[in-house]
Amino acid sequence: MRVSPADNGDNIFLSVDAGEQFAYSLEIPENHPPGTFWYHSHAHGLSEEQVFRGLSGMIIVQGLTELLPADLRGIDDIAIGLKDAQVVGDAIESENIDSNAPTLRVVNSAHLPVQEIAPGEVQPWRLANIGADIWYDLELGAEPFVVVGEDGNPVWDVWEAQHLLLPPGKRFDVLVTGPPAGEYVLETGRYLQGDDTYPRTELMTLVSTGAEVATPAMPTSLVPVGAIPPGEVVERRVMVFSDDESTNTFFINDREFDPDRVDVRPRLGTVEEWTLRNSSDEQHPFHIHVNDFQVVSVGGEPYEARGLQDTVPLLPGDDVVIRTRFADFTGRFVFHCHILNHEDAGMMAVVEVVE
Ligand SMILES: [Cu+2]
Repeated sequence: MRVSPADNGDNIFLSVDAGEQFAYSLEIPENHPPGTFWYHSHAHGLSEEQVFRGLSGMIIVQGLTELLPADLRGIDDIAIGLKDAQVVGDAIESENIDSNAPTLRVVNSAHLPVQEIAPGEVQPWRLANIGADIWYDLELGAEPFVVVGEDGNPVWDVWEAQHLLLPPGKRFDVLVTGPPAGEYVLETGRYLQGDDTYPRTELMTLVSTGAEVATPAMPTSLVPVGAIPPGEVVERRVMVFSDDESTNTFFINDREFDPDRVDVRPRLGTVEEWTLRNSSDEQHPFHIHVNDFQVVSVGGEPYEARGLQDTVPLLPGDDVVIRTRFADFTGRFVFHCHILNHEDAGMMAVVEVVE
């Protein structure tokens, strides 16, 4: 979220010891974008295990549907929190986690739930991958998803998608229109991450039933274009994501995470452009806290951003260039691969925004 990383805010350097308690306090600024966010354990070295065992959930900052055309305002939104579990006996596996092993996929902690819709009805769905490691390639065998928000940012260009790729940490706010009466399936397609292969899996049944209702016109934009002008870039940096398979160690710019080291020191209010380079042979979802970014190019091809985002997949060999403004908050926070197994194994770095 776009909140302070200091003190008891979005401060990942804090750790709450076993048996202790701690009160976090997030002050949501007036200009905070409405949308879908999430929370999870960020304990370095333990984040995979703790999220895998359940320590994650969704946060909704309200106001997104108020940005929709008048006849779509005020309709109830539906949270779709995607998690996975490997069940051994009556417990969830927590040691020697193999994200490539057979996995039970759950939606809001239920296996294959049913969602009803009327033909023509429009429902806002909040899709969030709140699992530790695995990816989703979502498809609804019906109308396309109409994307109105990405990573908690209302989009300036609404777009349609038959598939949505959600690496760990990714969120999309979409509008779903009720198809003709019948049963449809929200599923994740087979996905090859480079090291791991996730099979096609059914997630939720959509039952279209009842009297057909008139479908309101879809929006084309929720907010003014918020692209960051290239002329404002004051600093360019390269971040290389690599690994050593023999030791299962992961690096950013050849270094493992060290909470006592500051890797990047941008100045408050300035714009930087980072080239994210994946020199390993598997995919890594890049994620950064506090300030979201605009994707400028992927694999050397210009990218037409439809909004800001905080998570972007890095494919081997395809540089991703992002532009970001370090606005509003000074202090220390992190960027990392959101496959928590990789983060725990070193693929995280410290940013300190200074005056
Ligand atoms: Cu990774």
